[in-house]
Amino acid sequence: MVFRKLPGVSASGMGLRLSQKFVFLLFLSGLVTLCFGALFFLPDSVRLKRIFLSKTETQPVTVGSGSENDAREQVKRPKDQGMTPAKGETSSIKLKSTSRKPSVSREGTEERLPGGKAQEDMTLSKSRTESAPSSEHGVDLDTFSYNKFRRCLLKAPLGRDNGTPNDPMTNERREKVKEMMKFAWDNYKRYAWGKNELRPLTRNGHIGNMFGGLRGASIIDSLDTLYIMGLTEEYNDAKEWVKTGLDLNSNGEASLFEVNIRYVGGLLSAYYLTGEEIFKSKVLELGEKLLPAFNTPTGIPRGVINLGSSGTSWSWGWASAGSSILAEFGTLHLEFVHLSELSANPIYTEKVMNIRKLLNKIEKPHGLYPNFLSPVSGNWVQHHVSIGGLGDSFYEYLIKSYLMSDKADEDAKRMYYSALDAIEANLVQKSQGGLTYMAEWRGGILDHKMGHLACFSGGMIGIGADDGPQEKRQHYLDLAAEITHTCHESYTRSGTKLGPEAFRFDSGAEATATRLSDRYYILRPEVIESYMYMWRVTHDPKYREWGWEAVQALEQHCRVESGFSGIRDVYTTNVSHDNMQQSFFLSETLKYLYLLFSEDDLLPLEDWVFNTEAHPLPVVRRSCQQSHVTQTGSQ
Ligand code: DMJ
Repeated sequence: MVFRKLPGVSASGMGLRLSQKFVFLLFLSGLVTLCFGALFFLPDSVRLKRIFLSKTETQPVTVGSGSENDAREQVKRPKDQGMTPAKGETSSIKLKSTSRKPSVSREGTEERLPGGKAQEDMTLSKSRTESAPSSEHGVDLDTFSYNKFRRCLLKAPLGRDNGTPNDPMTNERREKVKEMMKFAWDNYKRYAWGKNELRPLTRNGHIGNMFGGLRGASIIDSLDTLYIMGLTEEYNDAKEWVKTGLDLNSNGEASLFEVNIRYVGGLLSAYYLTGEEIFKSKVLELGEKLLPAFNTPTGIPRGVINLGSSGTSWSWGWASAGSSILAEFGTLHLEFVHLSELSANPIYTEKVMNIRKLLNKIEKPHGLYPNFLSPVSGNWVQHHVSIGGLGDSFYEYLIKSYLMSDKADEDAKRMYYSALDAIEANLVQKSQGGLTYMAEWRGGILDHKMGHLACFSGGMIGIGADDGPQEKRQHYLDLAAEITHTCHESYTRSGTKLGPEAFRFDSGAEATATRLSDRYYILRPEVIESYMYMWRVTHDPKYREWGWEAVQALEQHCRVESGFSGIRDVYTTNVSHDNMQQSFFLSETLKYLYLLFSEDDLLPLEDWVFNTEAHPLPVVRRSCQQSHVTQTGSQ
C-alpha cells in the first residue's frame, strides 16, 4: 500500500497546523523539563540513588578477608551490639565510612568479610560524652575507661611516698640507681636519640634488625622506669618522641617476641601508669600488625613477622625444621590479654588461648616442654628443654598469667605447677659443692650448665610459692632462695663480681664459665630480678646487699664516659667493653634495682605483674574487667 500526501495535512499525518505544532512542542518540552527538574531538585533520596547509581557504587568498602585464619579480617568489634551506655555516656551508634582499601592476601586475591553484618561491626563507631579518639584500625578506643581501671586498683601505683625507703642508707642507694638511670638516659639522648640502643664507646646509635624497622627501643623501654623514678623532664621527652617520632608504618622483618615484650609491653605499661591516650592508640595500632603472625595451620605464630601490609611470617633460619620457639610463642599472653582489654576485641586473647590449648593437650616428654615446636604439625621438633634461653619466659608467663587474672586462670596455674614438678624431677640438680642449679635436658641427657637467663627462675618460683599446694609452700621458697644463691655465687666467683652468660657444674667447675665464649656479661637483669622478688617475698636483707654489690660492680666495670657497656669477660678486671648499652638495662636492670631499694608499695605486687621486660601490667580484676573478654577465652 502507498500513502499519498493529502492537501492541508502535514507529513506527520496528524492534521495539525504549524502554529498548533509549535504549541504542542512547547508543552512537551515544558513537561520534560519539569520531570528532570524533579529528579535533580528534589531532596536527596536513597531510592533515587539506587535507580541512577550503579550497584557496585552502593556496596560498602570491604576490609579484611574471608579466610578464617586471616587475623586482619578479625580485627573488628564483635560485641558492640547490646552494649548499654554507662552513666553519663550517650550511645549514638552510627555507620562510619572507612577509607581503607580492601586488603590483599598473600595469594593476591581480594579478601572479603563473610557478610555485610561483620562489615557493619567493623565500621561501627560509638560516640560518647567522655571524648576519646577513635582508631583508624577498626577498633574503638573509647570502650576502656581509664578512671574505672584506676578505681579498681587496690593501692596507689606509686605508693604513699613514691616508695621512698625509711632508712637513709637504702634511700642513698636508691638515689644512686636513679643517678645511673639518668646518666644512661642522658647519653642515649645525646648520642643515639631515636635509634634503638646507644653505643657508648663510639658515641652513636645502634639500630639492629630485631625490631623490623621500628626505632626508639630504648625510649619505649625507658618510659615506665623514668616515670616511676620521678625523672619527669626525661619522661616528657620520651612521651613527646612517642607522639612525634614513633613511626609504626614500618615494612621490615621483626621478632614477634621482641616487639611484643619491649614495644607492646612498654607502651601498655606507660598507658596504665599515666593514662596518656597516645600510648593506648599506638599500642593498639601495633598490636593489630602482629596478628598475621598467627596465620599458620596450628595458630602457633612463627618467630619473624613482616610489619608491613603483607603480614608474611617466617621461622628463624637457625631454628630446626622451621620450628617456633617455646619462649617466643609462649611469651605473648600477658600483653595480648591487655590488648583485648583495651580494645574490647577478643581476638588477642583468642590467639594466645589457642596456643595455651595446644600446649595443654600435646604430649610432653616426662611432663617437660621442649623448646622447638612445628607451627605446621603442632608437634615437638627436638627434645631440648631449658629454663634458660629458648624456654625461660614461657614458664614465667604461666604463673604470671594466673596472677594477672586475679587468680582466675586455673589452667595456667595447673600447667605452671605441673611443669615445675617436672623441672624439679628432671632438671634441678645439686652440685658437689652444694649449689642448687637447673641443668638443661637433651632428650634425657643432662647438660650441667645454667645460663644467666635461667637465673630469673629464683624470682619466679618465689612469687609463685604461695599459690601452690600449701604443704609445698616452704619447699618452693627454699628452692627459690637456693637458686638465687647459686646465681649470686656465679657473680661472686668472678673478678668483676658480675656473672657470665653461662656457668657450669662439670669438669670441676662450680658456677663458673669454662668456655671463653660464655664469659661475657651484657648488662642482663635476671640475677638482680630474682634479688628484687626475693626481697619482696622474704625481706631478707641479704638481697639488698647483693643488689648493692651489683651496683658497685656495674659502676666500676660497665660505666664508661658516655653510658654503660657490656663486658667481654667477667673474669678479668682489665675489662674489654662491647660498646652496647642494651635497652633492657634501662627497662629491667635499673628498674629492678630501684624497686629493690624502694618500699613494697611502689608498684605493689597485689596490683601489678611485670612482663618479661619488666614492664608492669595491672592485674585484671574479675569484678572490674572492662572488655567482657575473659582471660581464659572470650565469653
Ligand atoms: C630481656 O629482653 C627479657 O628479659 C627476655 O625475657 C630475656 N632476655 C632479655 C634480658 O636478658
